[in-house]
Amino acid sequence: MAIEELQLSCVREVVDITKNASFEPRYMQLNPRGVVPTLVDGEQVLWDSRAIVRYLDQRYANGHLWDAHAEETKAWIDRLHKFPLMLLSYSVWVLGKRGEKSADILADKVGRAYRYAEENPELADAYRRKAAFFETFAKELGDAQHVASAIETSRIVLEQLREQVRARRWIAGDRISFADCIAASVLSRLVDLGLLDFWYRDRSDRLRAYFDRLRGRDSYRFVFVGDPQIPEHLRLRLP
Ligand SMILES: N[C@@H](CCC(=O)N[C@@H](CS)C(=O)NCC(=O)O)C(=O)O
Repeated sequence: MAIEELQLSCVREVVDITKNASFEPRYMQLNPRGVVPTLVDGEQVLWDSRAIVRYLDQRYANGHLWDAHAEETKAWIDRLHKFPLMLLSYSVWVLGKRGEKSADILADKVGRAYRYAEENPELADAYRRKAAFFETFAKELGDAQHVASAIETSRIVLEQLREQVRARRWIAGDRISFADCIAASVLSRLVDLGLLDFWYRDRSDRLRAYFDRLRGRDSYRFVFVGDPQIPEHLRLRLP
């Protein structure tokens, strides 16, 4: 979404994490964390969405989406970037009503990472870190107290966001920023999960109105709705 907002063009390749494509050695060589997204720009290889957007923003867009904004907006970028979307998603997919993924899927990822570590000695450290990440993640997910506390913290962030956009078009005011792009994916995923979506059900809610503004952006429609490259099973399901 940020790339679209910056009016940059790129060649995109879908890395289907539901099929563990991010575990492939070819991908881990580029991005030793084995997570999406990764940006390749000539000699530069970057990962972590914040590092990618900051780089693109500084190099090609004069800080339009991030650096030219006030500290308050930058704080929102941090706050939303930390939103525990993966934990909340798995809490619905594994523990919640949808039950799409079982806890075995996490055990499979741990086993897979150790197996790849054996087969690819040059990437062994990266694969062991990935295994350790999923071991810790599975423990956190199995800890009801931990999940409940993440949900509560997230609820507070949503209330703060609702307050922030009460009298503003975007988080920064008149101009869209990277904070709004992160908010777009957080809010979309929550609606898709049916978790912490209390604001979505009331059309007059300020947060719902803000979400509808985000959904009206060409960048949102392109990435979340109309992107022909995204296979059906990876698409968001918004009621
Ligand atoms: N902080 C990172 C998060 C990246 C991340 O965790 N990506 C997840 C999907 S949202 C992923 O690629 N997971 C792959 C996997 O778990 O194997 C960023 O903003 O880029």
